[in-house]
Amino acid sequence: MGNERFMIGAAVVIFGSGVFGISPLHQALSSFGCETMLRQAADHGAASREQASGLSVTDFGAVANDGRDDYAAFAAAAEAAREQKKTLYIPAGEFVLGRILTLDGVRMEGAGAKNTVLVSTDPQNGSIDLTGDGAQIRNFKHVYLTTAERGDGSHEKNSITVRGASNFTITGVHVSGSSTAGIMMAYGANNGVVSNNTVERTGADGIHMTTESHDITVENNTVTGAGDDGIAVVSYRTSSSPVRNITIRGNHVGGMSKARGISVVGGTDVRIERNEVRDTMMAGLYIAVEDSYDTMDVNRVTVSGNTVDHTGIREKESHPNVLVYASRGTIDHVEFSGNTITNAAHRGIGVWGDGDIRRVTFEGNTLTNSRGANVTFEKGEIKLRGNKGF
Ligand SMILES: [Ca+2]
Repeated sequence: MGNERFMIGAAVVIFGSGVFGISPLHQALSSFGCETMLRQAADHGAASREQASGLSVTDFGAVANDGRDDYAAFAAAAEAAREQKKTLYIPAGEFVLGRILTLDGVRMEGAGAKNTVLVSTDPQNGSIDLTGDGAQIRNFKHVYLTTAERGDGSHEKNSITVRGASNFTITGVHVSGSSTAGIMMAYGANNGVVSNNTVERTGADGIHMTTESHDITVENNTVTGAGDDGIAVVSYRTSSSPVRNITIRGNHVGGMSKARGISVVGGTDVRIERNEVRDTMMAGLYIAVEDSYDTMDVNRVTVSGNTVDHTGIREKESHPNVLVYASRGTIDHVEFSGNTITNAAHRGIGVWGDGDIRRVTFEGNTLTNSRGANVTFEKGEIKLRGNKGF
């Protein structure tokens, strides 16, 4: 999309900056009856005006493909974009960021994830941080030159960190490698959309929502080879409220990710719909309260229309494809409907743990080809309706 935008923009420059200007051009084209060309010129004009109203990092001294640090130029451009309320564009090419780049309510857009590459050179301080209201990032790739050990899990070495931002958008971004998480949303991040991104080879979770974040949609992303969970909702008891009102929909998760595929470890009002989870080391879908991490309770989670295929691979845990687990606290109102759960490495579905597990409903799910037990219900008020293979 970004590439198209820039190509259109380039075309408009030719039309708009020619000796005729738009009006004589219009007259000339009209005399030839070229209505289609006129319409295209009008469309191009709109795109041109949009981009002309923005700023480019190159106007602030960023230089593509020269191997030299562009952080100062990006920081100055982001500050100008914030003050002038303009979109910040990054052309095609490779740019180098030696420090954490903060976008305070700024919209920053590349020329496509295959064309615009941001390279972070400090493995401990390479995050792109979103703060304030209305920040957006689109259509670029972010890589780390080298990564560090996950260690303390600090956010400074995520690929992208949403620090309490409101009304944010992350779309068309390719995260390739990070010391900790790929896309981290924390400190009350809210009213955000994370869509159509590719996240691979992260040190910690691929996409993670925690510390009071709420009202977020995570949709149509691909997460592979995560160093921990693919997509995770985690609420700690040290927070004042749980992570809540989260939709996780239409994502592809797996590629030998090291822990769970999609997890809710403390959280309220979470919808997990139409995702495909394949080839994860621990459970493909994991709904839990964990004493070891001191997490909050789970309440009102719906899990519908997902495919979970060949997960729980690692022998140590031998997780089922789908696991509901409480080592303390309470899990209540969890509903699984219309899911396809297949090719389990060790077992199909499990509900267990020392905590208080209440209403868990399974309706219209299909379970096939489990190694080991199809279902293991040790706890909970389990309701079963119209499932196959249980
Ligand atoms: Ca440069």
